[in-house]
Amino acid sequence: MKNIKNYLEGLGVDKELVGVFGSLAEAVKKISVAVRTANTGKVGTTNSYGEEQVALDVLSNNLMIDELKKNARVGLIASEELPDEEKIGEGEYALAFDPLDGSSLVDVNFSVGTIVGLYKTKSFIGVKGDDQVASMIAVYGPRTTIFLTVKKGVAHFILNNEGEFILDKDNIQIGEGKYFAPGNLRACVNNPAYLELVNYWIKEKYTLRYSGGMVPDVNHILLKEKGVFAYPGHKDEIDGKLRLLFECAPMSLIMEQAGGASSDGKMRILEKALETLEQRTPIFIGSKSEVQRCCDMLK
Ligand code: AHM
Ligand code: MG
Repeated sequence: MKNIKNYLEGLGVDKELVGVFGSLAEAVKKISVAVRTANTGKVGTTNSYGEEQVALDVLSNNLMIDELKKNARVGLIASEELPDEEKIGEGEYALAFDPLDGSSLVDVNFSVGTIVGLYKTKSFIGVKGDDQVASMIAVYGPRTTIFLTVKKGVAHFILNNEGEFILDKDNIQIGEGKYFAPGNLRACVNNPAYLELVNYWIKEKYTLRYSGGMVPDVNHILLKEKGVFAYPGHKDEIDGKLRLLFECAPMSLIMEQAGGASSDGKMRILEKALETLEQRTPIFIGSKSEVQRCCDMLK
């Protein structure tokens, strides 16, 4: 039974990076407890619902930062919950994260996740997803799981009763298959090409697998080793909603490392240079031919 540390050491990863993943695993365990037990507020009024969600976002963010501050190898952080990047230490690793993606789904007990991109940089401005040295997603569902890559393939781990993330599957290989996760269907109203693409998926009898959380949706593709997730923009919101640094770049690294593809419709997500921390991008991610079909139909 291999845990994350054994797996990384087996790949010859240096002990500093192994240590950073140790801190991330600790943070994920704490966030998983928060997701299960922290007050999400009673669903009812929009206000209290909104406030409670914000509280859980902030709590997850604090749990992540507290763990990272204990690790001397971490220097810079950027978070979807912080206005700017922050130097928290002298270490060489720079981590960009969305501590609780899909937090509006917690009250209805849907799966949510954490997303992390790891770099060695003094600032995130100007970096490309290709500059990542590693990335990770964690899913908080019936089980707590982690997908990670250190650019030597992709591995999946499941948290056991003893608090260890045990290797479930490595060498994930994305093939081709008919699963679709159509984000931002509202875009069909003024993006007729997207409506046409969705109609194609329906007519060709694709199976719908869409949860409303990008992490579980991409996780589905990684574990079934096929399918596509789309989140296009449209006329009024040209870049859609999802963020390049905090969401799209880390997931794209994992997808490409698993033999899949990820594009904004014109170029690889991983080639896009970051201009602002909150920069958004359309994204089509999953099986190579499916991503290509999105690019062809939406160009
Ligand atoms: P968040 O970072 O505010 O949680 O938003 C990101 C989430 C993604 O997980 C998901 O794919 C997307 O928002 C869904 O957005 P919408 O429901 O607006 O289509
Ligand atoms: Mg998010």
